[in-house]
Amino acid sequence: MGNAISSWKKAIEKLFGNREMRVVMLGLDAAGKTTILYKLHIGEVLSTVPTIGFNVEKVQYKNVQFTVWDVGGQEKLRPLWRHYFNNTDGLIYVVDSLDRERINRSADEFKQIIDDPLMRNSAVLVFANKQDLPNCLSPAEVCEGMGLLQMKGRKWHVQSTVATRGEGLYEGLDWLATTLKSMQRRGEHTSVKAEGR
Ligand SMILES: Nc1nc2c(ncn2[C@@H]2O[C@H](COP(=O)(O)OP(=O)(O)OP(=O)(O)O)[C@@H](O)[C@H]2O)c(=O)[nH]1
Ligand SMILES: [Mg+2]
Repeated sequence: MGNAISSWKKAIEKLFGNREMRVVMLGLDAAGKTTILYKLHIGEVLSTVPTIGFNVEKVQYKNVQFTVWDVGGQEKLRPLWRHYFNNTDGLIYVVDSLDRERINRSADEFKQIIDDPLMRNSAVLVFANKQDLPNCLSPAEVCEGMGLLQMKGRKWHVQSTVATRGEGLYEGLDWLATTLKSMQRRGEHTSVKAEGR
């Protein structure tokens, strides 16, 4: 009986599409990740301190429940990023569009993430953040700087954002939800499970 109920529940969820997706949010220190997480989670901008370790929150958007992991981006913390890759459906990579000096550094870190075997199926959403600041890189320049046009066989999207005002964040989630749902409907895998876990 329990089994029948659980398969019925699964069938209903499949039909009406309430799904859970695991998302990891990365990017260099001070890009705006924690600001984004709390703006999405509670609708407010909290004053942030650099993240040592991670924050994790659930964000419900339309009929998708995203579990969003926000991992500290300081240089000494970046080797830890890969410990968050297992079973990840979506990557949100946050770029500080004003930080022209570190766009190449950011692109190198990004490349290492998307080349990791555990991340090969994940949809990739890049937030070109801090678009409110004069003289920042445009979303097209961020796209070029991150080498997105050379990235073959991946689902990716660049979204212009101002995290402190919440601008662009839900547009980005909308793309992620639609893309992941359509990949899953076609029977494509959106995540990779590490062996032995
Ligand atoms: N002007 C402007 N400032 C922003 C924006 N988003 C974030 N900030 C500011 O950037 C600073 C760093 O933001 P955080 O969210 O702490 O950055 P983080 O990516 O979590 O940094 P780490 O935890 O060190 O990896 C804070 O002072 C934010 O208020 C934005 O869109 N525009
Ligand atoms: Mg942070």
